[in-house]
Amino acid sequence: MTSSTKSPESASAKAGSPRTYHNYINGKWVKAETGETFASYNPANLEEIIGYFASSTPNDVKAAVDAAQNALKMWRSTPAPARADIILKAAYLLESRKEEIATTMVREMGKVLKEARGDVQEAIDMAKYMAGEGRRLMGQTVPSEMPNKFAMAVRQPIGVVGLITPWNFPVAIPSWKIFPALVAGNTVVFKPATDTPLCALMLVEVLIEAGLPAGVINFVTGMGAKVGMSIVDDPRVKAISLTGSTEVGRRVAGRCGELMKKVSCELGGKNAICVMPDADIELAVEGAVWGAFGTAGQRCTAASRLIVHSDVYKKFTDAFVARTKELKLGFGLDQDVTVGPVVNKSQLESINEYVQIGKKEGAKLLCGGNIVTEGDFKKGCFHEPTVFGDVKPTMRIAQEEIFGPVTAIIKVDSFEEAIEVANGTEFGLSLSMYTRDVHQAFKAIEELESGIVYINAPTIGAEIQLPFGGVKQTGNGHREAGTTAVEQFTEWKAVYIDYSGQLQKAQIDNHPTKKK
Ligand code: UN1
Repeated sequence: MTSSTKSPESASAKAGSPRTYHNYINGKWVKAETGETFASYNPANLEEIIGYFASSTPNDVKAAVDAAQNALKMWRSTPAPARADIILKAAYLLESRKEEIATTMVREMGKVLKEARGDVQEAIDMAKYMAGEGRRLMGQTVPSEMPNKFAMAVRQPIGVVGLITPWNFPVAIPSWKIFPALVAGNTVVFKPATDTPLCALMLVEVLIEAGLPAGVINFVTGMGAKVGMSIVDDPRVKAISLTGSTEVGRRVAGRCGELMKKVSCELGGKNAICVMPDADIELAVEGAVWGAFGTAGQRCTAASRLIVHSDVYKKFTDAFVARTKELKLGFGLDQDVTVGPVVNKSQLESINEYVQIGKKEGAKLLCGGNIVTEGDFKKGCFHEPTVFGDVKPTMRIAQEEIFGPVTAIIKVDSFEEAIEVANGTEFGLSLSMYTRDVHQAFKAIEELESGIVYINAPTIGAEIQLPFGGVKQTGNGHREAGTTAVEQFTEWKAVYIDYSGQLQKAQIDNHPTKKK
């Protein structure tokens, strides 16, 4: 790492005190025009400030879009394999900084170290996969209906794209957007979540060190309403890719609709694991614990509903609650900790509000249910892993995304009822079925209404070589990763080359009117 690629320390930073980090615009680290900053905190100990970041204004966004627009011509005319070489270098640099970035991630958003390493690994996988895409970017060639005429469609970059990303996968999710956008020849304005600007900044540093030219990626931090919406509103930004809450998604997609701007939204989920009587119950319990409480339940794919057949309800529930009680809450860098804090105070409160709602609705609290305030825990945002039993499918805790360590067990009496309950929410990201019956497994694959289906595995853990995204209110139909990754970042251009030397009229000359 050369010193020029790293974000410079602010002149005022003293040893040991938190650093101030800047935006990255047109190849330079620059302060927000007002010089104002906001802080990023360690959710395990809110007294620890991770760093100060630029509180950007619409003018800062304008400067970022200016830079992206100016770099566009050069970048889109750089051959795709050369663009991809930079992404491959980024993969190797991410590998060499994996531990450092993962450790920062634990401090900045709370997930435990093993999972933070997985988050960085997902970005490495994506970088390697997208580097190969530089030598594909597949188009189409098809026969023409005319002689001596050639027909094909090629992918073209869209232009400047705005990428707005969440805090729960602070490196992986930006990588799903940034790498395909860049390989396809777009330039980028990147706005990360205010809870995880340092993780995002490290990803930008990696791209700079990998040799990305000035202006190709521009990094602007700050509040969503101001920074995010300024990116959306700028007419030079031709596409927006957002992962976030349904509420923000609706606002952004609505505005993009008015502006006729391409937009892809990856939003909420209310994922479920179904457990049938013939399933390996121990395996299902293990999967459910991981699916419900991995990343403290803060995944779009988290298993926040467990739909269990009445024949095995008691066996499953007893084992699941016992396993949940064994989870160890704490600081994600401590080796034996299995569940970290949630990301911030307002998330903590919103999660606990859902616990109160669940109790009021008449669900049975089987374990957990509290914000933890003993000892050092009170400095952070810790919520006990919480299980509700006897949950009715219509209760709010079974319908709304909680985004925390809370799951709801729902009893059903048949396979058909399990499918109906699983499908009975407005979301459709990830659904899972535990069964050893091959007929039921395939029936579930067919009937579950979600973008991702798992058989005998929990709802979390998607790999980057398949499409990621959901149906219904989970998004607006786009998919990230896999061979679909470049779809949202390319336009199709259909090309016809007539080498017949004469005017050939399609649909007409080859269908001459028959003489009577
Ligand atoms: C998310 O929850 O927003 O499938 C992304 C998974 C991870 C990605 C989750 N690979 O759980």
